[in-house]
Amino acid sequence: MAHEFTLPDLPYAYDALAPHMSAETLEYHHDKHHAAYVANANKLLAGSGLEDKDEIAIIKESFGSNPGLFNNAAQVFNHTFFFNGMTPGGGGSKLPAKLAAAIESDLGGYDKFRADFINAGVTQFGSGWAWLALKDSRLEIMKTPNGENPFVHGATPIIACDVWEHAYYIDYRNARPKFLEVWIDNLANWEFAEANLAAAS
Ligand code: MN3
Repeated sequence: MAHEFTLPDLPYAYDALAPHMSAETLEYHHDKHHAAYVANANKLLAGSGLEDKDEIAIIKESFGSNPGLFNNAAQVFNHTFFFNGMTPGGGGSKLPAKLAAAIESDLGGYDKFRADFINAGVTQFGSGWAWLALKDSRLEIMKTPNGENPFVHGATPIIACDVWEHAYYIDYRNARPKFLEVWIDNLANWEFAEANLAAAS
């Protein structure tokens, strides 16, 4: 059966992440940007030869060979993952046990992880993503351009922050570092990260 990319509803109300992320940002980001990636991915999947693959296989197999399909398909995944990776009252240093232990052993503890994650997002030149990912059974911080994600680098995503300007420009204008600090201190859904880590381990 042919794969169909879909646009899930946000897992919270549009105003649920305010004041850290406004309803206006989420309306544009989900209803316009994410919706456009879904529509384009479905258009570009038709005739690609990858119609019968699943979402992750389409992403991996189009990487490097079909950039239009790759970027849109990966952005469908990335945005669903990003929106699920935020929650009202999230963020901060109180982590679930498995995630806390892995950050301690693999990344030098929470404070270093926080600083390194923010730095990855700040130093991603142009549009892209900051990731916590699992590779070879160890946590890694990654940054990727445009639609790229950890799957095409042999890693499994654990949580991600979108650093395309459309993710923060309404609320933070050009202040990407401030957006990343607010995101990790107030929005990151560590329970989502814990579940992804458990599933990937
Ligand atoms: Mn985005």
